[in-house]
Amino acid sequence: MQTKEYLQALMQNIIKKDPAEKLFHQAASEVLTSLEPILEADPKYIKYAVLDRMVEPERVIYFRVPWNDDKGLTHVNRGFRIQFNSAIGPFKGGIRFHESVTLSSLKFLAFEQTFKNSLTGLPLGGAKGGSDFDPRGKSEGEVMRFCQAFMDELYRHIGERTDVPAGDLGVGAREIGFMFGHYKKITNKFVGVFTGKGPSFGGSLIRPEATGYGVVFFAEEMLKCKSEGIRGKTCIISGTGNVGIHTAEKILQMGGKVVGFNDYDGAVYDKEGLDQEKLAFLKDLVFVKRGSLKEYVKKFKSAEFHPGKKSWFIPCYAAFPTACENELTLEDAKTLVNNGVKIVCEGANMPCTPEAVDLFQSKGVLYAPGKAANAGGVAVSGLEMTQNTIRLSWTREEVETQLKKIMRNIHSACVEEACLYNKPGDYLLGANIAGFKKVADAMIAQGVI
Ligand code: 2IT
Repeated sequence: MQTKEYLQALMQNIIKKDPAEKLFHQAASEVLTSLEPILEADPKYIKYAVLDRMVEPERVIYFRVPWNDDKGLTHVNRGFRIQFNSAIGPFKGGIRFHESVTLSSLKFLAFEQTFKNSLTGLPLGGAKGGSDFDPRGKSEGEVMRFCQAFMDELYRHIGERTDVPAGDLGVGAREIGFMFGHYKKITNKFVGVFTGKGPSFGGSLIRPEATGYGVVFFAEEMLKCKSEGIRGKTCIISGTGNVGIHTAEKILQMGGKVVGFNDYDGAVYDKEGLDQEKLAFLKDLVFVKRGSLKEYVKKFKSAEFHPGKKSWFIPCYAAFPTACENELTLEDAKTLVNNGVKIVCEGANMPCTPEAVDLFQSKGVLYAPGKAANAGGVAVSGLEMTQNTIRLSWTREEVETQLKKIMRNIHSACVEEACLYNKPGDYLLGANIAGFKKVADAMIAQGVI
């Protein structure tokens, strides 16, 4: 069978088996399409049915999470852990608490995570987990009891050598603390079974900043290839979560100008750009007060608020989507291109729709997929695991230096693979092939398991 036909048949089979899993189809289709050249070049991958195996999770855990609210009323949510691939290391990936969480969304994220973790060069398999529980509007006590109920089941499936969860949307240091504490209580073990822990109980310095910082390091590497840099460039960000804020912080540190960002309520257009005072206000607003960006424009008169809008209408040189999947559509991409965007670097997982990506690539906009550009978060999680194993804590400088090195290596791997397959500048193809190769070769070496 020809490679193209093989890939088409595989994709059709995925759709036939789980017709409702649209997000997983989208992620799988993007990867399968770009792997065609490597499958053509080396017949062993089809011979050993590597891709047929790779699109099936090794294990899916699906459980009931009952918990009581502050009034004593009982609620039930769904809990999941998708252990997708452990060929190159223990399962690793975040936990997401958001009302949109389904089996399909977590399968897509765990699949992506497998390639991302491979790109880091660290021994990390791919996984993702979560719940349709929405922490917004819940009291601290409710969030804690939910985390404990979630852990009452998940604890038996994870371990520092088996599966090491971390945070994702709706899961930050507070939730990791509650889950780690409950795991410790149930198992009577103090081990590095989570990453993203508080620094006083084994968390790595720079882990909260790592994804955002890594995104900017990656963008800088891309621009370097064009003899350019972030310095002096106008940037916009979507999402003001952990990734968005730390992306803004690093852009600022590297001399760039952040003129736009948005949250659920709308977009801020601040032509004068962020400075240290505004960033400090933003961090307090988002991380401490959990407030709306409307407060930002009340305080800083240089800024306009655009209710219900995302940042994409704001003219910029560089755009950083850091919120969630499919947040940047073809229409948004057209607006960005018309406004002269030169680089789009994904801080979230799969934030650009396939049509948006096609447009960027066809118009010569530098485009980096999340699995390469946002791998800094899980990379520092890998470094946290190492620190836990050797029972030492590294300084901020040490961790940031290693993060920068890892992002440079990921960038080089993408560039090299894209060149090897005659698609220079195609970071999507480069990332998929580089990520695939390491996992696929490990699977073949380990036999049919
Ligand atoms: O999407 C991601 O890479 C994460 N949520 C981080 C995963 C991790 O294990 O640090």
